[in-house]
Amino acid sequence: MKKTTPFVLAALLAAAALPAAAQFQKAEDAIEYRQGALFMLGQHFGRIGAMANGRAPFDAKAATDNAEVVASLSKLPWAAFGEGTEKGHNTKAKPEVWKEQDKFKAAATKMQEEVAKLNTAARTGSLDQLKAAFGSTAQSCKACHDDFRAK
Ligand code: ASC
Repeated sequence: MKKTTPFVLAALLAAAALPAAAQFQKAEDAIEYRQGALFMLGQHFGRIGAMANGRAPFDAKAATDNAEVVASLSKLPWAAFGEGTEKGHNTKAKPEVWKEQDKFKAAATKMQEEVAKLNTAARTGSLDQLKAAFGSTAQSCKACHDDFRAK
């Protein structure tokens, strides 16, 4: 092993431990980023919901396209809940996001798992499967909002 290796490792570990806030120029950017990602997520999820709830005609291609966007967006908000982004910019995030990090992470993971299933369901072309997966995904959105988002 080369002598420099421990230093390289230490640098990599330090980088991995950087607060997520370090990915953003300022706290306000992180808050706006997560709000933007969650807003778009709601828009695209809502288009699937309209089909699942019979408010829009079922279009399997539209369902698949929206589910794909939802799946990508579902990965984005979480890195923007870093330390120092608890307040400001009209955030509705409750202090519990930072006080109960394991629970918050579990809720975020659960939502991403449900979204992945929604994506699979959309690809079957079955409205019944889409409805079922939409219902469980919406439940995972709601569970997190109930615990971690102020009214
Ligand atoms: C949506 C949307 C949410 C969730 C949530 C489910 O369509 O924008 O935030 O569903 O309302 O209860």
